[in-house]
Amino acid sequence: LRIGVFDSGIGGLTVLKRLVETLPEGVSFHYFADTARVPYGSKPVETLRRYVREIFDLFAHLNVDAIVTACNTSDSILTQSDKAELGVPYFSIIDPTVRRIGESAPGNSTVAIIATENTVKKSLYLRKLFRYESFSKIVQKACPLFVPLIEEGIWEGEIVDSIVKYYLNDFAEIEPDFMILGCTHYPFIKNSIERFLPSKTKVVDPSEYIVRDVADWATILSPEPSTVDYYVSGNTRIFQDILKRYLGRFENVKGVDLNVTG
Ligand code: DGN
Repeated sequence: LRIGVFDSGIGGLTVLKRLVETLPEGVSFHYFADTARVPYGSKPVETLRRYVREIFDLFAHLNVDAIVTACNTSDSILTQSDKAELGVPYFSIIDPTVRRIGESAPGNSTVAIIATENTVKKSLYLRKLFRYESFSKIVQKACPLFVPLIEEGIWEGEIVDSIVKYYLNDFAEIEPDFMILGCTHYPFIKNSIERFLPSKTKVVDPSEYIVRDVADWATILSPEPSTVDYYVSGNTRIFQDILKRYLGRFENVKGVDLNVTG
């Protein structure tokens, strides 16, 4: 079984890590990080659709059996037909998160969503959650400084805390029951985020829910250990350093130029 996982950068590693831990062995993962073109957060939607179609071409070339979107921004800007044209199952990160929270939240719950500018603009979390009757208030906020910081390898300390405080100040009064980390990069700074939230707020990491969907779908026959191949559009050495630090392993990383592979 071959599964393609992609993100604009290192954020999707939070999904990949859980996938590797949760799925049984025998999967060949192909992780693509568009580090040459990160961030996706505030680029024009048509530019991003072109980028993502190039990533899908790479995955077609790699013969994957399914595509896992480890990027909320891409999930937000793709059209239904972009997804339908793929010819292999497409796993959304937003839909399973909405479903699980929508079905389990008690009435009168309040939700805060933090995400990139494009994800907030498309408002899929907010609009889809409001279809459930459980929510009395849903607010969202774009936090564009988080992704560059995290890509830079700065995941804790004073700078992180002061930027987190800058963005989360607004939420102090709302005291949300749920805080959705609507960008796969954000779990890297979850400790800092939790420090600035009231203790009653449950921090939701959507990687948990997308991974359950993939695990329900995947029936694995091979007893071989899973493997991961990494492809990056940017600097391979920087990416390798991040892998060592985040996953504790050294991995083989290939540089790819999407314009050529497509
Ligand atoms: N990690 C991505 C997301 O979940 O939206 C996008 C980050 C970015 O490129 N701004």
